[in-house]
Amino acid sequence: MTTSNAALRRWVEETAALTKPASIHWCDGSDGEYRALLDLMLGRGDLIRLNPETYPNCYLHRSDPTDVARVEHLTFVCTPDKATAGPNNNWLEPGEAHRRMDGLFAGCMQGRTMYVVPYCMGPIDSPYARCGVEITDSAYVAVNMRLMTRMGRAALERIEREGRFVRGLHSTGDLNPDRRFITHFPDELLIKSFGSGYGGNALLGKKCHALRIASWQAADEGWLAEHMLIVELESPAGERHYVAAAFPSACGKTNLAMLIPPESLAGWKVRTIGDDIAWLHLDAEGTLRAINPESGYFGVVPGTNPDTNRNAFDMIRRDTIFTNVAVTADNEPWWEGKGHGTPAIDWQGRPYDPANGPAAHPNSRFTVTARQNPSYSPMADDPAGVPISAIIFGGRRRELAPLVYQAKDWQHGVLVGASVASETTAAATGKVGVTRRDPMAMKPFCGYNFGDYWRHWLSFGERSDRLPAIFHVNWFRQDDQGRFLWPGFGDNLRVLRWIIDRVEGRVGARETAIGHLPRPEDIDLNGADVSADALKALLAVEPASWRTEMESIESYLQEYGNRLPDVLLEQHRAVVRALG
Ligand code: OXD
Ligand code: MN
Repeated sequence: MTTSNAALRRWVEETAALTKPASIHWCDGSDGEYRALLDLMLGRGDLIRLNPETYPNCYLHRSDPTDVARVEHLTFVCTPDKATAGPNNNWLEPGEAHRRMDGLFAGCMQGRTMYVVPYCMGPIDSPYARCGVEITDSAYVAVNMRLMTRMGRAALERIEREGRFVRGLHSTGDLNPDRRFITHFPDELLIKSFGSGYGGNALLGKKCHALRIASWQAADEGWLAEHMLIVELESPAGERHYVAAAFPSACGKTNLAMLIPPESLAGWKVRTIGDDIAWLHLDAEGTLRAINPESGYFGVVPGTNPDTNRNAFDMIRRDTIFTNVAVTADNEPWWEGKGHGTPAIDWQGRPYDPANGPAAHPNSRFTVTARQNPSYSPMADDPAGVPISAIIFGGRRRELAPLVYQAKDWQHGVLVGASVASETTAAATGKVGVTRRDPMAMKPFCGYNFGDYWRHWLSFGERSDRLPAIFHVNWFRQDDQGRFLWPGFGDNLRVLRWIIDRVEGRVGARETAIGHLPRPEDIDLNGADVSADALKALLAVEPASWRTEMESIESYLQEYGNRLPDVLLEQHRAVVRALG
């Protein structure tokens, strides 16, 4: 296979000349190709077949133990001017970055196959979708890209029709953490990633393209590329709403996108459009519409069980690639929080010994096509996307942030998004449980200066008077003993109901300095295990703590200097004034 697109042909030739692969394979995305790649990896021991009776067509991949998460400190945005990348990104001068990366790539594919992987982010016939090509020497990446994106012939045909695509060059190299770099060249629509085979570092369609490069394109072209799930909610009366929610990695986006209503809310239907990324465009009427650029899930496995996420639990019973889970004596995948079974072999392939830590890596993952999700919405394939009624921001915070509040308007909502803070998780290397600012849950993913990004968000307020309402939620509040105050999971629908009622103007609210909150009686607790005291604590706004929080937000925002839009400071001052 080759292509009529001269730029792509040239890039493949140049890359082959640099990296010197033994052979070149153009991926067509067929079932036969997928099976052949799996067989190849099975033969080499890169994949282990799991129990074919109970987990048919499921495989385990063990990554290098030093390569188990995104590496934010080794991820760079390479713009000619450092200020364009902003304080939110690591920066390298593009010439220097190319030299460093090309030095690493020189000869790195000797003896290996170079896979050319054309893919489309978004429904193949959507005007909002964008294509890319990843060149990689990893068969694991190629099969994951098949599950995660619309990969193969149809994407290549679209590239040949349109002529434009994002280029992503990837090699696992020797997996030496000292020679691991994930670099982005937004001006050139180019990604170069070396030395990691893991998730967001290596499946370049996901974080590198659909967030870092796409956020840059979106700023240029007037749309938004966001770290958001998209969920469809249908009331018992048949009213439908679509909600987009931005939470940091490993804070429950997949669970919310696949929520199963509690028994007391029978009659509600919840369906998934996407669990990680949303591309948002204003249509001709000024409605904000969203597509999910992905077609599969790369989800965190630990904690997945029939009570937390039955849809995901069922979805990963077949045709799934597991990465870094443990296995039981009868060769089933096992993870902490699975609810049954016992581990025999840990994620590193050693006999399980609790002294070595968790059996499954805390950031172990499943890769699976979205089609297998029992709650999959056919609207995920609609080229026009879905109209968004509400945008939700949220973080993982033991204290302070109430269960839910609504921003006063779009501008205030942008401040609420810019102020998101969350405790770090195992999705990235580094310390877990440290609270950090993670504006719009995009700290690791915004491809340019946050100051300019917030200005771009604010510009939507001038372009439409039909924008979604903006909310903030926190499912993770704890009491003094460290117990969660809110049950979460299916019960989160109680909060989503309030959000929809607000959007529809059906329910009032308590006006506070930080925004509009539900009155306790506005949250339907019928059948929920939440005491009146817990609800009171969940809906409290403590002025003294909020004054401290606002000080911390201000010093964070000031890091963006003259790039910081004045409007955000005005919004900030208004909240401080209202706190008294
Ligand atoms: C992810 C992440 O994999 O955010 O989605 O880390
Ligand atoms: Mn994510």
